[in-house]
Amino acid sequence: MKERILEKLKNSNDFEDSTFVQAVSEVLTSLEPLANSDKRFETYAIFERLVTPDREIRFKIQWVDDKNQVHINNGYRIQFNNSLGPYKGGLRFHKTVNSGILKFLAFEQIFKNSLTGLPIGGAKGGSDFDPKGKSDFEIMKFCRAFMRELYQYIGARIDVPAGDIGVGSREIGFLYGEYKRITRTYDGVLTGKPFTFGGSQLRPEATGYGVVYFASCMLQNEIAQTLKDKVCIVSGSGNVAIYTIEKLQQFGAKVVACSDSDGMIFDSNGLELKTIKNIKLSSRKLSLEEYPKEHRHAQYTQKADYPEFSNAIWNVKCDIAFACATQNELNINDAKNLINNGCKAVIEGANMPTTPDAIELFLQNDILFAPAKAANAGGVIVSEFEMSQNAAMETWKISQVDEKLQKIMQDIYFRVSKTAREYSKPRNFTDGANIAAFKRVAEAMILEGV
Ligand code: NDP
Ligand code: 2IT
Repeated sequence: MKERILEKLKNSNDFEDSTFVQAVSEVLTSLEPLANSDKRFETYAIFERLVTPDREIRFKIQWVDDKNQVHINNGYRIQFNNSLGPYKGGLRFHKTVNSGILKFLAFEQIFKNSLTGLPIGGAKGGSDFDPKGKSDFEIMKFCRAFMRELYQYIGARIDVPAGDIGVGSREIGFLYGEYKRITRTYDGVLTGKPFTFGGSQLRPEATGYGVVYFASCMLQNEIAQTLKDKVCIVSGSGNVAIYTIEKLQQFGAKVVACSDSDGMIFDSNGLELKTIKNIKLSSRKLSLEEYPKEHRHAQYTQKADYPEFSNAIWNVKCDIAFACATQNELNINDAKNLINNGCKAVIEGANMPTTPDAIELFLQNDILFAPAKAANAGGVIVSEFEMSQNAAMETWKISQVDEKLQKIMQDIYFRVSKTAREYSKPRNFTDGANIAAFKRVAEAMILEGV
């Protein structure tokens, strides 16, 4: 089945998008044992339909910078599958964005959203706009121009975007303001809004906290251990990484390293999160190079000073590694370094941060490996809570959101590990996640007809 579907993709433009093919290939490998288990999958062409997006929207964004220079960027929204509910997924603003990357992210989102058990479909969008070095006003002007094009395709019951790399509550606020001005409607068309006008408690923290809830549950149930006193490393220093570090520290773990796109910091005594937040959460993000100015024991390693074939942070000795920056940031060389240094578990906070050969090596070496679509679902879970709150004109308390988030992250772990035992090898959570997610989406696609 896998070869047949990939062959079809090969004959379409989609094959040029290597990250999309990588994501599809991983999922189809997991689903191979199911291919002949239900005749309806063939009758309804489920696999073919599942790898084809419902809609790929592309638009031109024109905006004017502070020096009155005109700029043009590409904007996208990939509405991949809405069998389980309205299209749902983030927006990424990063210079590397193209339709292939967004297609892989939207495809992964279908499965992640299915695992949550909530009524949400899969989508992703964004732009090749580079927010680095832009003023608040330039960010605002870009966001308004982006929404002038996007507004016609989205709606609270149609498609509900949120944040991702380069898009946090500031950008969502500007996007929402423009949507409201154009349409004169005040409904939950975006999630991750600032709390003052419809945002949910804990949405900024949700992905990172969820990652740690998943990790904690996995450690407890697989090897009867807790996070207390574990030495951890966390790649990235953005939204997901920061709140992963925060919750790890609350659970008594010691986080000794984190990174950004230019380098990484290491301190064997443990990092101070307050300084990282000051550096990275201000509106003009600075480099982690600033960190040792306040903490003399810390060492900064610049990316340029490290060999190209591996990533410095994965050479730091640790018990548990959290990959929270971006796709394909942990390759086979990094996996070997982690294993040689005694790492026992790897958790994906970013989307598809681990290359397929690195995942294979972890499984062969009995390293506990938590795949993104299970471990980082906390963000979209609290996004769905925000949709519920907006629809009911309610505001939930922090404790209520946190309790529900923990419950769903635990449910995901148990479903994924049970499915792995039933269909694959115990502890192959990648197969467990893909299969459990697929079954729910496939059933909906069949029942809704072609
Ligand atoms: P942010 O923009 O807040 O942070 C991204 C971090 O990753 C920054 O530290 C950035 O470095 C680093 N980074 C980005 N691109 C690269 C690159 N090409 N090479 C090396 N480092 C890079 O994004 P998020 O924290 O929101 O997202 C991180 C990951 O988590 C992404 O894969 C995203 O898809 C995923 N995710 C996000 C969710 C959310 O709710 N935000 C939910 C689930 C998953 P620098 O500071 O130098 O730019
Ligand atoms: O990858 C992701 O799950 C996100 N960027 C969050 C999506 C959302 O709709 O909250």
